[in-house]
Amino acid sequence: MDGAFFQDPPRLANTFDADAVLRETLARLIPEPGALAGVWRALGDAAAGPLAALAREAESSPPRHVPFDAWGRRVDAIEVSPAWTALQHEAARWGLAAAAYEPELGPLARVHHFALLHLFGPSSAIWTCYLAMTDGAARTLIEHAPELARHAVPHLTSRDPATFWTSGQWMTERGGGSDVGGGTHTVARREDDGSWRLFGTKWFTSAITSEMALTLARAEGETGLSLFYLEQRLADGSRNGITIHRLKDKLGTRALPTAELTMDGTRAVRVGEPGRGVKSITPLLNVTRLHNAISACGMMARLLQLLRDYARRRIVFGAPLAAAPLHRETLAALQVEYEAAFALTLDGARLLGRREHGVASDAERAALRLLTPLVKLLTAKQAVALASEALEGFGGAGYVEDTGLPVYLRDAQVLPIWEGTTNVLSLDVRRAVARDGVLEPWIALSRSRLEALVRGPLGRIASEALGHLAAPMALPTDDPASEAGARRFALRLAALAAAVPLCEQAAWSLDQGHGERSALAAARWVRERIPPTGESSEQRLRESVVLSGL
Ligand code: MFK
Repeated sequence: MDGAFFQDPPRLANTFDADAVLRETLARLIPEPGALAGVWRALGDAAAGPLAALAREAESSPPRHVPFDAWGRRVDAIEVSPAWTALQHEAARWGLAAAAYEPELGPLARVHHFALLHLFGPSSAIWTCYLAMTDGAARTLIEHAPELARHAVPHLTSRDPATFWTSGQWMTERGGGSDVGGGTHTVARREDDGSWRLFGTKWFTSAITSEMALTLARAEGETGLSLFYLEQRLADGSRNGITIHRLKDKLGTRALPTAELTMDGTRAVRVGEPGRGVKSITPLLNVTRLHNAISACGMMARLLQLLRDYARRRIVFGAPLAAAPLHRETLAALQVEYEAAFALTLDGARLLGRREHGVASDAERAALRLLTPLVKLLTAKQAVALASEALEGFGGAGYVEDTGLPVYLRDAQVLPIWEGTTNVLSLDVRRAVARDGVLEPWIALSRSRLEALVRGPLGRIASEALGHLAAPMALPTDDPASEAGARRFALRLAALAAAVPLCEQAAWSLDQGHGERSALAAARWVRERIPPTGESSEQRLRESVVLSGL
């Protein structure tokens, strides 16, 4: 009979309760959560229900650019769906920017904040992009422009949707996004009254409905770029000299409005040291890179939750898919990736919180500088690979749009691209190691954390990780051979950096009676996922010329 066989779709339940990795990590890092546990659980409930519904709705009603009104006036309106606006209101109400800046938790604020982002992200249609840049802008203003911070940060960190502002980060120009120093042609002109006006075109401006943005421009008569703050509308509500040309037609992040625009006399305020704009904007870059990582983790957690639910429902060869050893092994491998990604990302968030509250040691500050690009580059690659494997785990359904599954792969693909590609971040790691001397303090810190585990139940694994840490590393320098090896070097460091909190978590979870899952993940990670030191960089450089054909 036609229609007698149907596949049962995967269903979401509370995403906090479903995520043992999240719950155990939070229990270790915030041992006395008080009312927070209720907040996490409530957000897990919302993420499985109403927020997920809003995200689906926003995804199916992408934003629209309306250049002119009915009477021919240039308006450049960006129409977003009611669901997109509702997600913004939800983000404010849940304190998704505010939680990082509220004082109650002290240095642990970032751990709580990242738990919220982790839960919200996969049910937000990437609304989290706004949050990343808003958070980064708040941090940059706090560090570089106290007066502007007093004006804007209360909005950027508001829990009230009526007063909540978001921020864009307008960096990329038509010449490309990596070489910001060389590729930025926007000019800043000083008026007679000392104020600044900007002239130039920005090529990738995400979150274009934001109230404000931070951008880079070259002040006339000066060398080097400067950082500028602008608001998109003037006090009378008119546009601040900004013309929007069109919205990007992107592979993923389709609910997120990303524009091409020109500034023609846009009023702006200079932030930070003149000519040091790239340096001044790095607090923003570093915050958004950690957001990128938690976004990757959220997606991995969501796909694993769906895969598990589906495996219990799906009958193949007369038995639930969950009973198939090869399918279980496939999910086990994905779980290891997720556990490592989450441990590493939360380690970054923990260090960020310590730095922001002025309690990080010099070694921890160095570790954070190194960890930030490492966390971003590793987790982004993991998310793409995991999303691809996860879709395969749903069979043909994973390739069909109205199952709501392909969107994960399309969205994952942006994670290694925006906020610095894998190669640009590898070069950032190389720069931080070669110029800022961050490797030795990080190694010392990591060694002492692993040594503290050697006598415990994780002793053997921690010792193996220590062995990897002690293996000789070809230190990056400024020569081309070192550049050719930069990605391998960064990926190896990232894997090692994940092993440290993964082992700590595993020891804690065993000790607290949470079972061996976390320990097995740590063991597999250390044994199977830390790349070897490999051949010399000179050899790679020579080979890559031949193999690339370039
Ligand atoms: C869901 C999550 C969503 C996430 C948000 C998505 C938003 C999407 C919007 C975008 O994609 S915006 C575009 C993102 N673009 C990038 O991420 C730019 C990629 N390029 C880089 O990261 C380059 O490394 C960079 C432009 C930062 C630097 O290149 P340069 O021009 O060669 O600068 P240089 O001379 O190396 O560095 C200038 C100074 O900054 C140096 O300090 P000193 O002058 O004191 O020596 C560097 O050490 C310092 N620096 C650079 N990167 C740093 C840093 N300091 C701290 N942290 C860093 N990351």
